[in-house]
Amino acid sequence: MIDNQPKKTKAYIAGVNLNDPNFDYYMTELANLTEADNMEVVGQSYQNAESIVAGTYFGVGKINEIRTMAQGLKAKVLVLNDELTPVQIRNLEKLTKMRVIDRTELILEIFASRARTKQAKLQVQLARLQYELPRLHPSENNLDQQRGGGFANRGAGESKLEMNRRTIGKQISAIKKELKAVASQEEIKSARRNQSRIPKVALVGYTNAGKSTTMNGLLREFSKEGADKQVFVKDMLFATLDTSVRRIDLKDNFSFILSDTVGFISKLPHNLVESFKATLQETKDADLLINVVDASDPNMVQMIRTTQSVLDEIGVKGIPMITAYNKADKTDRNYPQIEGNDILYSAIDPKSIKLLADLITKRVFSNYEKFELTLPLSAGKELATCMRMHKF
Ligand SMILES: Nc1nc2c(ncn2[C@@H]2O[C@H](COP(=O)(O)OP(=O)(O)OP(=O)(O)O)[C@@H](O)[C@H]2O)c(=O)[nH]1
Ligand SMILES: [Mg+2]
Repeated sequence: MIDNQPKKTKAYIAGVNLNDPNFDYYMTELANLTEADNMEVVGQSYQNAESIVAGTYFGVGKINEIRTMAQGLKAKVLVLNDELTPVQIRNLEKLTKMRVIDRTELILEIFASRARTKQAKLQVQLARLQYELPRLHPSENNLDQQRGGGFANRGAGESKLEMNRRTIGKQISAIKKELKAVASQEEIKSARRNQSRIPKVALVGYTNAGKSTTMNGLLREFSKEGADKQVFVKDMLFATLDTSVRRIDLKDNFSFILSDTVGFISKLPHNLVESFKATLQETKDADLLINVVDASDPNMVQMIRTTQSVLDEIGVKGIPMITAYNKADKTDRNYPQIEGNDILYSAIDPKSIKLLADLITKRVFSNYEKFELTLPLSAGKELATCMRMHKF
């Protein structure tokens, strides 16, 4: 058989375990992230320690071991489980002779490769520049070569560094300005939706759990233009980087606004969360959250915890939540079924989607009352108000 696949860069992954009970899980995530960034994980190791070594992250013995192992496996990149200081990265690159990528840079690279819309591109670019700014070094005299730029440029002048810093500072301001303009357009749309008083339901959860598939399922069953309004679905981390907002029309004139947004992962870089504020706004404004969980994943419990901690970080508090255990078709359990505030379902199964809609209806419209209103022809103003309250 002929293998036409381009050869992937070989990566060695490693981390320091400060007695963290979730350490193994973080390393599993790191391996998945590395593969999502188009690299092949060829080996891994870790060091148990009481604290991080300030200058080099690992102790000397561990660094030598990693260099030998990684060289033997022909790894070109060393991927690390934490965000490192610029000094730690530079020292490790010198000592291992490999390109060193920390967890933050890895996530930023994946986001950059996935961004499609103008807003997502700007948000990722902003987070990347903010990450790079404190990492500029006199040895790097070219903005395009900041990372992995080699050591050939050592000795380049301080003034060049200052110039680079200024350039990046200016770029950051310009992007922030552009983002503000995009965000204010979104705010206008969102204000209109808030005014309409149609309840807002937001899909949230770990990346690749099936949020977008759930949205498409609800659109297929409960939207007149379902087929045209489908969102992008793919078996990969961070397929969605934007927020899509759709109207779902259930029976008896019950409607709600459904939003689907970027997925979560542990230790999401702070800068990234910060620059995706506008994208995540819809989640903060929701009346109900649907926390989509991949019930077939052995790490499901940690994934639920991760989602909760990202929600805490973005300041989502006190919003009622349904936990929606998805991909039940990949388990041996009976589905769909509702248990209290939870549902076990499969987003690709129409029966499941209908049951999910029932649960949403119960949670969102429980205090709604049905009544008939007869208005005289002269009550045009009142009629317009009624229409507006029901308009998306
Ligand atoms: N077997 C099975 N696959 C599913 C189900 N729901 C989603 N998937 C698959 O899981 C993968 C991820 O689905 P998405 O809907 O893109 O997941 P997401 O949560 O939107 O992911 P991101 O946008 O990347 O955060 C896709 O390959 C889907 O086809 C399900 O109920 N059963
Ligand atoms: Mg998605």
